Amino acid sequence: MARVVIVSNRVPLPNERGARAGGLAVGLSDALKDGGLWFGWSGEISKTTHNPVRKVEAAGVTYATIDLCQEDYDRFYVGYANSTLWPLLHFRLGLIDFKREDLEGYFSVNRTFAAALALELQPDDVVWIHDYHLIPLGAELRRLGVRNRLGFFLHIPFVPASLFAALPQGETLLRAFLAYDVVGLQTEEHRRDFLDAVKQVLGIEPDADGQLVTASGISRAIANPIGIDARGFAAMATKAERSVETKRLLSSLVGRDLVIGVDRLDYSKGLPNRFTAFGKLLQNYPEHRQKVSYLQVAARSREDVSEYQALRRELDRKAGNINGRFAEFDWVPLRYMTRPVNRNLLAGFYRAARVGLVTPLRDGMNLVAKEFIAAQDHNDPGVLILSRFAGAAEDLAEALIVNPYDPDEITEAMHQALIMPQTERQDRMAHLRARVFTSTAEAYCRNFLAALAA
Ligand code: ADQ
Repeated sequence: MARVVIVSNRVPLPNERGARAGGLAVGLSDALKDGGLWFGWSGEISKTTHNPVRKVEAAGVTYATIDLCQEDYDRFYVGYANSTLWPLLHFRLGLIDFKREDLEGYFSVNRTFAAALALELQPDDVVWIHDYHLIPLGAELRRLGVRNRLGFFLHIPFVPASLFAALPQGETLLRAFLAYDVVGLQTEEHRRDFLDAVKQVLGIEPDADGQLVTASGISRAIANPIGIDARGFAAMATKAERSVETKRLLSSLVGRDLVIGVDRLDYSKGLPNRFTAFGKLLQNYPEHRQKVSYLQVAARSREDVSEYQALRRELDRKAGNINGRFAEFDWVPLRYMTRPVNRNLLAGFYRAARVGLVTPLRDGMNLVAKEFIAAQDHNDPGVLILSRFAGAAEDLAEALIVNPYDPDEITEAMHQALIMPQTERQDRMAHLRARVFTSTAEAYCRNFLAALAA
């Protein structure tokens, strides 16, 4: 069997599993269950520009990482990837801060990665590259003569061609996708928008299977939604329910309902509107005062990007306003923490919650929605409130689907969730669980690698 090589911007090193391990580490571990190579940035910033590849082995997997120098970090990571591509592909043209030197830095890091990775590759390796940081990596590998099967998966949304047109030199970036044998997107909508952009910007018409035929080869675009290890997460939640921490959380609630939100602190996650909606719930439905506590875990993220600093200040202010206005001496309505919480504990907290709030303005998929579902007790489940603009909504119609731009709609959904009878909660959750336990991380890896081998 061919060796699988995974490439991602950040490599989740074996010693980081636990507190840090996010969706990618867990989602992709199935692809490497028979061993393989995981290549990418170490997360370290070095003082020199020539950085060697460092390797560690664990459970049959070689982790090969490379540091970035400060200038590469600023231009490639903070600059082009997170201040141009991230806002663009989340439909936020107004937040784009494009600089030509960042674009150059982005291509230059991709060239450096390609040169280092090419030396590690064996002829039969199947190479699977992840996310918006590394779009040109495949084309750079081809330029170095690499003939291996190359696949790419975009974890974030794609935008309609009219929005993509705003990207300076977008044509070059779009053409880079054509170096891959397979381009995976999270949903049918993203796949349609991607193919449409290729047609409008590059003038290449896809065939009925989404195949793009060019002089250099054939690329196929597929929709392949990422999932979670639902059984593993459910087991974790059942165990965590009995943990000291979950018991502490429950005793602090003194019988009140728990509403939970768990996100990276990112402007795509729709947190300000969510806070506004909670304030409106307490204002418009006084019967919920003293009866609910909302716990928002928003792990700090990308703090070198100014938009993220501004968001943090905004949320600090909003949280203070809500608590200042509604708190009683024995009740704090909103508990807001910006430290990451270990996955084990999160699983227990989801299970303890009556309502899960997942209201991003845009999201490629959103794994928190799936984790919340997997963690529920099917006899007495909570209710998921889900943004229609999360990729997850394509498949999770039995959640309470909301428009995240309308705080009043989120308020109404919260009220509905809090008064929903147990039978309706069970019914909705049974449908949602069926989906999350079928469309798993394992299925995601299997489908993508099968498409890539075809
Ligand atoms: P993210 O934007 O990071 O991922 P998401 O899929 O919700 O979004 O979360 C990733 C993981 O991080 C989840 O496993 C979650 O439990 C964990 N996490 C989130 N907030 C946390 C917190 N505050 N503390 C601890 N852990 C936390 C990107 C795309 C998504 C896409 C994923 C995977 O933006 O749309 O679903 O990749 O493809």
